Amino acid sequence: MALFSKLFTKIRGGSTSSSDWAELEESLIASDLGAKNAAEIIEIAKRVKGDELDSAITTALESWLSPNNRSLATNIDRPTTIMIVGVNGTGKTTSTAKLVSYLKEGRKSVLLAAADTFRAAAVEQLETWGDRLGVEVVTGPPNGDPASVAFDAATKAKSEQLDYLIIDTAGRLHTKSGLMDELGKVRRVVEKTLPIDEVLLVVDATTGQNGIIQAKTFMESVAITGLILTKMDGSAKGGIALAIERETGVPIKFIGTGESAADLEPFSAENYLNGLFR
Ligand SMILES: Nc1nc2c(ncn2[C@@H]2O[C@H](COP(=O)(O)OP(=O)(O)OP(=O)(O)O)[C@@H](O)[C@H]2O)c(=O)[nH]1
Ligand SMILES: [Mg+2]
Repeated sequence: MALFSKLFTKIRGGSTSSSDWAELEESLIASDLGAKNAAEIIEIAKRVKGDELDSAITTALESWLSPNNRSLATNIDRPTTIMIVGVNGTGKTTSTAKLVSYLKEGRKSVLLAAADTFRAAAVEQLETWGDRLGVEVVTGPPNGDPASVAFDAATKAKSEQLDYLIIDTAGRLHTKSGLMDELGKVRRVVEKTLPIDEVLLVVDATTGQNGIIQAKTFMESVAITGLILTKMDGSAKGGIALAIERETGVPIKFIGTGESAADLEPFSAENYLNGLFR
């Protein structure tokens, strides 16, 4: 993911021809940095000379990343409630399981809500994770109301004074307004008993710039508090993290790096930026 190492090697090598610049810009675009951002970096690289280039680019990149808190919300006096949302197949259910694993490592008690009631297989998938990780999963009748499952789970989490409730929702196309409205309903119903602390949007890093469009559309329907960027293991294109934060202002809280429950890392802006230059 050493996005900028090629750029620096080339520039330090001395004369940079216009085809070199074009090639560098293309490689930035190919990393999913986005055309506008790539052009800005090239503009900086052309303008700033010598040893100051590193810090000029770092300053720009830092300003593109979200200034918002990246840590997961935590309450001490009531369960912390997390809703997991996103388009189909981005890794919501797997990320839910990963979060359970992460929280259990910190000795937290967790309850899951299978609010993807449309597919029996979706409920089974979450139940399998629940068995494996030793956490209870609240389910409802097939094709039942997702909001009612989420509400039942919130009631249980509250009465049992658990630390976290994670609500796994069905995948939905960001272009389907009816389904998007349903997320708002789940939220409103849960909030009759417990405030929602986090709405985490799961974005598949391999979908590139489309992930930004997804994020913007979801933001119109529900207040997204953070992103989980999945499948980073399958993508050498690290630029998407910068692009999506710059476009949305929403902080990436975790990255997914594989299919098992342990493959989740809190996103560190510092490590990420270092990785781009290494
Ligand atoms: N390589 C890799 N695969 C992942 C990652 N996260 C999820 N997956 C895989 O992506 C596929 C879809 O994951 P799910 O968790 O079922 O996705 P989902 O968003 O819940 O899907 P729907 O509920 O159908 O919308 C599965 O095969 C997962 O194993 C990741 O970080 N890396
Ligand atoms: Mg799912």
